[in-house]
Amino acid sequence: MPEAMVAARASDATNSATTQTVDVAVVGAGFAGLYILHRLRKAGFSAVVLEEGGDVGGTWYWNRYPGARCDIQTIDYSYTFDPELEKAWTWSEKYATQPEILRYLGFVADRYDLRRDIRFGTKVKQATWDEAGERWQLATDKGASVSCRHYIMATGCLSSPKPPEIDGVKDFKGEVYFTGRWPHEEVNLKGKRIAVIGTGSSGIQSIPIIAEQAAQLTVFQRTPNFALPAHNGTAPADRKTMLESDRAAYREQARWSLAGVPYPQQMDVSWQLSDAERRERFEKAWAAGDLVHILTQLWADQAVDVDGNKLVSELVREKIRGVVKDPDIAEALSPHDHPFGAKRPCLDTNYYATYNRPNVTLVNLRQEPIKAITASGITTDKRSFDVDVIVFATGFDAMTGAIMAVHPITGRAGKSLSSVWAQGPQTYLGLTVAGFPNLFMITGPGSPSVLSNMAVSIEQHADWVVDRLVALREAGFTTMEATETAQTGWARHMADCATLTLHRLANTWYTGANVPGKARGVMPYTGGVGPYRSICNEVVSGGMLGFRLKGPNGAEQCNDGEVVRLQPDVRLVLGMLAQMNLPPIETMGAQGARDFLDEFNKARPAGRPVGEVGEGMLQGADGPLPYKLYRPATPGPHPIVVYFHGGGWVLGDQQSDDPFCRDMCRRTGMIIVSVGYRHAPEHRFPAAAEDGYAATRWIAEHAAEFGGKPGPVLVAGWSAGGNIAAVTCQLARDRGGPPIAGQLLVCPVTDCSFDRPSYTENAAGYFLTRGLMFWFWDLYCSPADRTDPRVSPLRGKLEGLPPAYIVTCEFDPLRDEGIAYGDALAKAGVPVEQLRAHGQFHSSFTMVDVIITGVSGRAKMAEALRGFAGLPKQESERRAPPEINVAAK
Ligand code: N01
Repeated sequence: MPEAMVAARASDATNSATTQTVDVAVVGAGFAGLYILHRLRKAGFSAVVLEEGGDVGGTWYWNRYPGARCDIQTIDYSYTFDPELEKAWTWSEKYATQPEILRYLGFVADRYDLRRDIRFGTKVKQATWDEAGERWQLATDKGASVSCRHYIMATGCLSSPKPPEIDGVKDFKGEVYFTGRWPHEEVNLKGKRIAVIGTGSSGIQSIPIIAEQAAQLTVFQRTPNFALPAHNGTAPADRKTMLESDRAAYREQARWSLAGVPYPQQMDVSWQLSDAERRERFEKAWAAGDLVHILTQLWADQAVDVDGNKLVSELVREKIRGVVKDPDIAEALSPHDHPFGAKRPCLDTNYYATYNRPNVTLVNLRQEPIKAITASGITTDKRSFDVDVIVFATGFDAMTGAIMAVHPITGRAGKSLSSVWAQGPQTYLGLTVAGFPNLFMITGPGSPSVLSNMAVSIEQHADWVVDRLVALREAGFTTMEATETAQTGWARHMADCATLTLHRLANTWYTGANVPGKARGVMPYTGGVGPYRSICNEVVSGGMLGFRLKGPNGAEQCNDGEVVRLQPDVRLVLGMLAQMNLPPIETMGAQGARDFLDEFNKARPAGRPVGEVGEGMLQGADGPLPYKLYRPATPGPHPIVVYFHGGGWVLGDQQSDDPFCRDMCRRTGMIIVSVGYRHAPEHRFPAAAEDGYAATRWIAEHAAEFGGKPGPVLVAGWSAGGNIAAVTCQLARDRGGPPIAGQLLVCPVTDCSFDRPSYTENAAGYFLTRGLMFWFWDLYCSPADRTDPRVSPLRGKLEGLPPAYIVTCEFDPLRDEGIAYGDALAKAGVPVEQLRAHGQFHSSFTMVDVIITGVSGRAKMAEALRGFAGLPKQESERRAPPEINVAAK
């Protein structure tokens, strides 16, 4: 019998019985809970929503403090599931006030008649998985307990206010308010002496309004935040026109965007723009008054690179100095401890100007921490402030608080969610947890949630979950549970994504840093809304990858595995390449392939500036060869690295790895000379190898003319260039020099055997294919010559070679031969270090500023080169991951 029918019968009995039996119970009647209830009903499930508040609204029910508004434009911060609903409601402002948003949610509840299945004023006290019955049993503080097959936490991310953590709050004789639990009755602040503690979004929104009412306002600031003017008013015409001209396309674009608001991906990097161009973009963003605009549209490196970010941060600080008249107060209000955007910036109305008012005082808690709250006010370690009212705008136990701290949740084998999450939240897709069958979270930790337009993420999560419940029912399964493998894989993918952005560099509620004792780590998914959506879809198309489904009579389905093993940016690049549907490179002919590569390279961001870039000719094995030289900005002489580009001995030239050479030059502080060796098929084996050796010898002999340091040179190369670098070391050892201090081999070709597993596992789909490698080999080297150590250095003598740093990538056909070379060198007594980069593909490390997750690998390569050259370890930010001093609490 369908559960809905069971439930219908059970509901009848609820009046007299003590248990309400439904298919699905949902906690929370905010944006998420309302939509899920609507979807569940339409799908024929019986459902109840349990809501602690007295009405619908969730966060908008509780956060009624003066000035509360949304910070995503309201035309975007709306439901999109029903075009009729969109027609029926018009927002009055660009950023709606809390009362208007609450009215909207009430309107939605009425329109779909949702209230009849919502139990208001009801708190879940406990949730326990009943193994035998395969149901969740919920104890409530009011009315019937609930038995449900599926349990959905639509509890929001910022709904569990955190305690103030300041001694003496109970002693205070005046009025106390929390922004996150503001009274429903009118609060009269007129003419009072008021303290506000906290300068996050809630503080920054409320402070200007409180200042207008108060006799005296004292703001206690521990950490300044970046804020930008909202420029509220009617919705901006350009966005409105975009929406109204094609509503469906606009909404669809939002669903596949990075932040859930349709903005294009910014491609220009900061160093390509002049100061004037950067300022123009910044001023435009400042005038737009739109968080997503300023966070994504300035330049491509603003959110992923410390240097690119510093440029924005300084422009915002300049704005603060321009508004706040007292320079000391302006400085105190200027954030220096975190990158712009790493902590959620705020949208304000007159926030900074408020500090020019005579009735407003800023207390910098970094200079005078609060000692205690007393009966009459607040005492810092320098002075006392008598106040009538204290407003705590001190934030929330975010993301996990509303799920974990609200009531005990006990899953399979009696395990509690709080014990499973003791070291930080573990989830699969941010939607489910291994060991907790049929439990779902909406915008939970591990989902894009708070880093996105919540309305878009909520609809996607709710649709995904309800669609899965329907599919489960249709297939006759009763439980669905994430596997440990899938969950561990998701944790790794989350960690990979977290290295992409700068969120990890700030003490914030995103990382749990705002709650003493809470486990630290970036909790929201930083990979973006669109990529996340495609991953969720892949889980389904992959046969519910990473889920165990069970049903009556032992029915079971489990397609175990990890949904994403590639680094997030590698996944994006490979996805884009797949969409281009290019013909295989080996079918283009050598010249066609060269032309294609030239075009392809033009689409990459330009390399970063170095001290000087020069060109010239050097002597190769059989005549002059071009080279390109990269010199650091620091005074010389510098050690020299002789570099060999990639391209399978057929493609590329001395400037085709330009961004990588620049990056190495900047990171190592050394001269890089990139050699234009001869190519096949015009010049077959051993031309490239002999040119490599001859060029190295020539450069070593002419080191002083390059401004190089006397003494040994270093060699480096990528792919076929790595092959040439390795061979050069062997030839230099055997032919009487030049002395080589170290070799950096990035994804090198080392052998002519093609039967190692990586050749099969990564034969296709990762740009460098097995077929392409065969083509390269055929053009360069006849089968009879292939075992010659000048092309298969793994087959040469390995003793007495310079120390090596060998980089291999997980998704590269050449992976295993690179590892084999490293292992063989070590066996031969050569000092060798290997970097086996997980989730990367053959081109990852040379696609500087495209594959951001390659930063830490490139930093390690640079450190290895410096080590070979006898230079000290670098303390600068060039090391990765870049460190920023995060102020201690
Ligand atoms: O909370 P917060 P919030 N002593 O954690 C300070 C969303 N939101 O409620 O940074 C002294 O940001 C704390 O200092 P520090 C939005 O996503 C949206 O303001 O920890 N100070 C900080 O200054 C937002 O990000 C809107 O050093 C203490 C402040 O209190 C999120 O909710 C509006 C302290 C807390 O800031 C949270 O914002 C409002 C102590 N013991 C909120 N403890 C919209 O516009 C904490 N602080 C949609």
